Amino acid sequence: MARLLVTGGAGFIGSNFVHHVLENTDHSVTVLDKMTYAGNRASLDGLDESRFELVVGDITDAPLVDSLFEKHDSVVHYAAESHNDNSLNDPRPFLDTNIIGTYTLLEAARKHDRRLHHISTDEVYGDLELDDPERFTENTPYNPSSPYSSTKAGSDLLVRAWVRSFGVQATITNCSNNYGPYQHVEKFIPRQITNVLRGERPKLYGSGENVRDWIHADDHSSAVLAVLDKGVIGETYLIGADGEKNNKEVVELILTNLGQPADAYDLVTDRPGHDLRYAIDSTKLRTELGWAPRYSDFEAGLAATIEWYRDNEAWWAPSKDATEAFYASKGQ
Ligand code: NAD
Ligand code: TDX
Repeated sequence: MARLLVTGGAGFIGSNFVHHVLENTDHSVTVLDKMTYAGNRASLDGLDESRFELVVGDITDAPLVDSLFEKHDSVVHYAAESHNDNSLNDPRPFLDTNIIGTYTLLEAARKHDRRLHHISTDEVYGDLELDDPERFTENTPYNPSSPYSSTKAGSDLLVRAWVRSFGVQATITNCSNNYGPYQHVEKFIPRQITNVLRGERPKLYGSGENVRDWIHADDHSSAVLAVLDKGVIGETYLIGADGEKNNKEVVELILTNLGQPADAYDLVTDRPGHDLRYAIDSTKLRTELGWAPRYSDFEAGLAATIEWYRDNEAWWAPSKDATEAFYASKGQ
């Protein structure tokens, strides 16, 4: 049994991880979360209070971070500004949280000699051509495109430097696009599901041909636990579930599932610098740590996610109007 500190645990992937840990291990969990627009207490409802605590605070607050590291065995670092479109609108919070926040955690890990696992993204590798047979591996050079992905790349490099220069016990995972319950309605899949549920049309950027490599958030969680358990200090592991789909295909599946014509969507203004395709080769994680995803059927996982949004309107409705007002101001 370990005492885990989970930063960003009130966000989408962090809250899925907290549920996964409490259901599948005997670890206890403290969440450190600033509760930005992306944090939601309701995502942590129903947890076993004897093994779970929420601390509201900022990962750039060094004295707070220091006191929490002292009381925990390992730290899993999810906290971030995570949305590309927001980073194109106002990059500053991305530098503060993703760069200075990660630096603050690394300094605390160094001081208290604690295990740190850093959560990152495949976007640090830039993008691939649609017809490129290659996928990203742990050896692909970094080439980020957006303010968001460049701050995630910077945070990864800080982690590597603190391992090498100061002997910090850290690992890194870079995961592909996640879907599942508790994802903010600003993101692609929840935005389109909730649009259709509200009688609005899905909005596809540009031609809709951009490809993302989808993985269920619960599979991301099991992979992170595998790395915490068996990962080699200083190593990077890519997480993916062979889920490549173009955006148009995903929207067509959502529309069909909800009883609408498959072409009842709008093409809208493209995202500036829009990455074309992401694709992950997760051979290292599968062969060295014996991990495998549970959700191998994307269509079934998507259907369960649609069901979750249909059943949990009270969770997403408070964010929907402000999110759509932001997109409308960008012609999206
Ligand atoms: P999210 O935006 O849903 O959640 C982020 C959480 O971090 C929120 O609860 C927010 O309140 C908290 N937070 C933000 N700034 C903070 C600060 N300064 N101090 C403390 N807490 C703060 O993000 P997500 O989609 O769950 O992503 C989580 C992590 O996973 C991020 O590091 C992201 O880069 C990475 N990731 C995401 C995806 C994806 O598909 N969403 C894929 C790969 C990697
Ligand atoms: O309304 C939309 N229409 C649309 O076509 C939105 C919101 C998005 N898109 C497109 C852009 C992308 O090609 O859908 C794709 C997915 O978009 P996002 O959900 O914004 O995700 P992405 O930019 O791919 O980044 C996500 O995966 C990697 C997460 O937000 C990041 O945090 C993670 O690092």
